[in-house]
Amino acid sequence: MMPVPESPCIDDGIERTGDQVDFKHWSSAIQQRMERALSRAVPGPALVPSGLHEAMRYASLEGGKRVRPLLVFAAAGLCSGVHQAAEQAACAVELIHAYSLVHDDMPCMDDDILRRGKPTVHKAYDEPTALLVGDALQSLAFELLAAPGLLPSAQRQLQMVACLASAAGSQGMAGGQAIDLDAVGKTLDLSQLETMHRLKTGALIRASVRLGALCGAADAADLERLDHYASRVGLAFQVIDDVLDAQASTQTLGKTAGKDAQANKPTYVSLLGLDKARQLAADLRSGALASIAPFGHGAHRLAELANFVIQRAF
Ligand code: GRG
Repeated sequence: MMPVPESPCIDDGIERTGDQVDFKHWSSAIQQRMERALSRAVPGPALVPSGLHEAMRYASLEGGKRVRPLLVFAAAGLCSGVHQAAEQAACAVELIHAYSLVHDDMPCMDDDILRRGKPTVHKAYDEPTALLVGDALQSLAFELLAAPGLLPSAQRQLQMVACLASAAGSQGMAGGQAIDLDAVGKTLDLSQLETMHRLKTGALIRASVRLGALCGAADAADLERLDHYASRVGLAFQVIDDVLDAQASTQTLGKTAGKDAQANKPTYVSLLGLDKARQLAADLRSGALASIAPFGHGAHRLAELANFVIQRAF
């Protein structure tokens, strides 16, 4: 097992680091750092094709909780990860996430008009633009991760590229989305629902933690422990998403509430009811915390993120 750092070494954009900074300040500093990094990474309208670039920025900047980047930074902090690599990896995973939201909202999929409190990309622009925005954000993600010399070890960097590719592909997020689309109006049991979410939402959350760890000194045993943690957090994230979809308002969520029930989609709430769904999320959180217990205090940001995921209100 790697040596546990006394305090996270990642420069998170604020002077005091690590233990002296509470979760709120730490996460807010990372969110601001991400905004700057994404703004540098995504081309602006001064570059041709300006309409596409403007829409890419609309889809990826100023919005979202940045949960996946927070996981990248927390895992990189635990594993004494390389600063610049963690930032690039966090941007890459966030761009894949942004692309998935743009495509998910299109009329051929979930057909939604509101995302992150503003009109979805196909509404603010048009459908062909939304399609291209998703495509281009995905390509940009891999361009960032493949930047020459990002990590001292090219082999390690290649592992990162492969990790993100498989998480986004047919055996990850895109595969989960295919199962989701196919499930409309059908009855899924709990294990089928879990399989769908492990791919659709869980794969990218697992990749976020793994990418952070790969920026640093994690060995195979560390990676396995972190993967257990991430699987549980990923599922808890989805269970709470279902709870919020059933309970919270459109205004709080910044996206249309109650969509799943409306679309006759199976959810943790429709299968278990609200109380049992909440209990399942709490159990998953406990499992996630148990997986990282061997790291001791060095994993406190990951622990805080597990708490955040189930306590979130949107
Ligand atoms: C189109 C290939 C393709 C995949 C889409 C992830 C996904 C698959 C669709 C998103 C639809 C959705 C609401 C999924 C539930 C969980 C989820 C990923 C919610 C949105 O993520 P947050 O809450 O969003 O992290 P923010 O806006 O905070 O970034």
